[in-house]
Amino acid sequence: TNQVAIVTGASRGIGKATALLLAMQGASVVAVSRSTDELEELAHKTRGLAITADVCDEIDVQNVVAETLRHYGRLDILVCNAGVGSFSPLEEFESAEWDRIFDVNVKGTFLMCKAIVPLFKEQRRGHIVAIASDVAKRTFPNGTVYGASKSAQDAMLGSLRKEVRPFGIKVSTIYPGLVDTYFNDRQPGNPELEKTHLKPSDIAQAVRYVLEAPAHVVVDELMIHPITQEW
Ligand code: NJP
Repeated sequence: TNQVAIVTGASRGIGKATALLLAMQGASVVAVSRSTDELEELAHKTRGLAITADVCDEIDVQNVVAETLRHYGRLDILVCNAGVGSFSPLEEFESAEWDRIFDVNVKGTFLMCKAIVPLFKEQRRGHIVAIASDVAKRTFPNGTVYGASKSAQDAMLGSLRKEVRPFGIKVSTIYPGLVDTYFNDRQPGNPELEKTHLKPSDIAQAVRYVLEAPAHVVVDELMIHPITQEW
């Protein structure tokens, strides 16, 4: 298709896999994150656009939308994927770490949606796909701050879904379990994780699935996790 998609957090992990898959499906992909070199390399592969931006910065975010429209003249899809996390007992968290995690996961999602929803409402069309987390639906030790941020993101998207549905706008939330990425400063590719973790491309396929739903169908929520993972 000739659809234009913004993918945040596209420099690596789930966002990168999603950008590559959507480009392969024929979309024009705008890759967004803070790492210019990685984005340029990706944009070369996807023949798309790379825009360096911090999703916590409202000016950066507005620039992403403006640049996309200047370059392609349209915008159809937002994949809200940029996210961070770290895991410790509650009392060991610095309050600055709370701020960092909430800034990216909650405010970043808020700012991206805020910048795009007016356009989607005006064109009475558009699809927001957010990468939330299965921990938004459960709890686990050391996950207090990350879980709180992902639950906040989830609650925001649930309300937004109801606000924009009358305008024909779709909001799909994907809840992954463990995925083998760079998340939490890890290095992906350890063969031992093959049985316990999904691959970024598994989540990219889930994004493709929700985007390919016919016009009269919306996938509100999609939970996806490794078969070995209890939830
Ligand atoms: O992580 P990683 P994932 N502004 O670290 C970007 C959720 N999730 O792919 O800015 C803009 O490989 C960062 O780019 P850069 C998770 O909560 C994961 O696993 O260049 N971009 C990079 O491209 C998150 O929402 C698991 O550093 C910012 C990307 O985000 C999503 O999946 C399980 C940014 C992170 O890539 C993708 O994470 C689950 C900012 N301020 C949910 N800060 C899992 N991996 O197990 C970061 O349930 N980025």
